[in-house]
Amino acid sequence: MAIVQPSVFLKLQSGKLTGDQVLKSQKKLKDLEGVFQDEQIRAALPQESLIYEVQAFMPIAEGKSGGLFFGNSTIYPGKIGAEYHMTRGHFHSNLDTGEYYWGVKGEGILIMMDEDRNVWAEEMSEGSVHYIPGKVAHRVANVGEELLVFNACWPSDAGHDYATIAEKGFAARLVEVDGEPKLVDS
Ligand code: PAN
Ligand code: ZN
Repeated sequence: MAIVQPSVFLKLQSGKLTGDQVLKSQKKLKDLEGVFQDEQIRAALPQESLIYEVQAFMPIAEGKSGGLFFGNSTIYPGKIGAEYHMTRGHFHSNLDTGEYYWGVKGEGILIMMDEDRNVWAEEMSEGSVHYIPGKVAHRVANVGEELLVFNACWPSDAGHDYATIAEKGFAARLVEVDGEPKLVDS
């Protein structure tokens, strides 16, 4: 019986995944139309600017139940007007599925919203652990001057519903007020 090497490694310092099966995607400013409050500013900034990247290890087909996916997200620092760089955010299509996020480096804020549009947020930093319950939309903003890196683990049948957030947004936005992040009604 052979003892083999794992096919994927997690670099603990950087949170990055390595291995042939790791998928990568990038979101540039041009991919984030309508995500930020000030669409005019977003449209006027250099469209090739990288805002965030995601790596994912998806060892079974997406949509199949019973499996788990593992990911890494890196959000570059910066703001669009007063609003921090952030992920699009989503509900899971299979609404009841939860997710874990954990902070690897940098300073972030995880913004969550339930189906009644109640919004709350948690500070993210190295080693912080965040349980995102089912039926809760989630997005992360980088509120620091450095890269924000976090890892995630979610069920293989979760799926991503981006349309609901694209249509209705979150009920609150994270903006800088007097140099501090503030969650304000949108
Ligand atoms: C994460 C997110 C990742 C990027 O892996 O997909 O941080 O955010 P958006 O998907 O909202 O662009 C996750 O929550 N997976 O379920
Ligand atoms: Zn998710």
